[in-house]
Amino acid sequence: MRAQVVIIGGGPAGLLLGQLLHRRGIEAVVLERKTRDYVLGRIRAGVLESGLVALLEEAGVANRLRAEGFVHDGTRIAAGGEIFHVDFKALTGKPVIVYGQTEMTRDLYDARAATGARTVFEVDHVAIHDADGDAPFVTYAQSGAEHRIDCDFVAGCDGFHGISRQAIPLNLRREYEKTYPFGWLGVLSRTPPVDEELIYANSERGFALCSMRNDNLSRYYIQCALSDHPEDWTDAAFWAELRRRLPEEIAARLATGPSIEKSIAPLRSFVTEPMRWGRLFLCGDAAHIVPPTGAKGLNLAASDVHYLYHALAQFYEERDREGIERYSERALLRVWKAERFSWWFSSLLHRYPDQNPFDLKMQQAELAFLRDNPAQQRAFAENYVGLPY
Ligand code: RFL
Ligand code: PHB
Repeated sequence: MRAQVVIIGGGPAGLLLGQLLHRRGIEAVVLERKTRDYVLGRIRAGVLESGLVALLEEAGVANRLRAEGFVHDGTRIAAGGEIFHVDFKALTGKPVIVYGQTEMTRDLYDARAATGARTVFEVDHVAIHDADGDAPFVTYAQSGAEHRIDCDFVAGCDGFHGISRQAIPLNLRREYEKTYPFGWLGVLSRTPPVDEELIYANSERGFALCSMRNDNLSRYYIQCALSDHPEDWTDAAFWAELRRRLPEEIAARLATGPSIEKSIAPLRSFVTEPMRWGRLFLCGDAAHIVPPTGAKGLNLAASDVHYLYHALAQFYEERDREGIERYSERALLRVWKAERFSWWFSSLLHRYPDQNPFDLKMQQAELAFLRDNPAQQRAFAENYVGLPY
């Protein structure tokens, strides 16, 4: 079998790339390790930058998002019993859109099915061959049978635990990593959100975040120990802990109910360089991870897709390799800025086990500076709504 592009991974990065390429007449096969239902069962991101929304428009999959997504013109930050507002719209002219990654992925799968483009689920033993030559190919197994796809390019969109990154020889690849000494315990509940905006909270008991999916679906997170398991946390214990970490007036109006999903995610900062090796391109979590505090993971996957999509269109339509040659450099420039923001915002809001009284004072001073200084608020807002592509 032959395809112009083989996309490994049917998560948001792979599906968005596939849809954009299809609209330009470039045909891609998507190989996904899991089933569609499994992919759609993962509760993840909720905040979309306008750059990602524009890409979804271009891909022709933004109708439901336009109808059901929530426009957020700002966010709230709580610390020391107080709460302040950062007005994205006033500071940058741009909002963010709250719309679940799950819904976005569903829209992409539906659109892909409608085009008749090929998606192969439940693949195993995916391997990339000859990516540094002119004739790469990908092999995989499905239901016990071996398959081979010859192609022009391979897009590694298979997330942090995928195989694509490992295909780049170790002596050509450099990895940068920071792990954090805590995780996030997340709960999804069929309750109305506690506020119209997201609330990021720094409290002496640790970080908390109030987010949402719609009028009757809320998403909350609290910082927890890495050794905790979701089963250790009853719903009652979760709600009680969340309340303690929020300013009183917010805690008083928190609506609680049974959790419909509860999970723990570790926090990590990670980047691999370069993001291209010959005809193999890494996109999204396959190349980099950010702690979720700045809501940047999915949005960074989208900016990678933007650069790669334009590079491939330039190659097929103009026979110009410039976009391909510069893909890694362009993507990484934006990746590192988002890494910096996510690391900084995480350090502003969490309790670290080794924090001494001086470190705590620094955190408080930094929060006060953000609350009181318009230039700092603007820098924060520009990063949060998304730096330009
Ligand atoms: P994904 O979503 O991991 O998809 C990769 C896909 O590849 C498949 N796969 C393979 N397929 C074939 N062969 C193999 N060998 C394969 N190995 C893996 C997998 O099954 C999967 O379907 O990566 P992608 O597409 O790069 O998308 C990245 C985003 O999912 C991720 O960055 C975000 O979810 C991160 N994130 C957030 N990002 C935001 O922009 N805003 C947020 O508000 C936000 N909140 C979050 C988050 C991530 C979280 N967790 C669970 C880590 C909140 C949380 C709690
Ligand atoms: C979410 O709604 O899941 C969410 C929102 C903002 C973040 C992280 C996660 O920073």
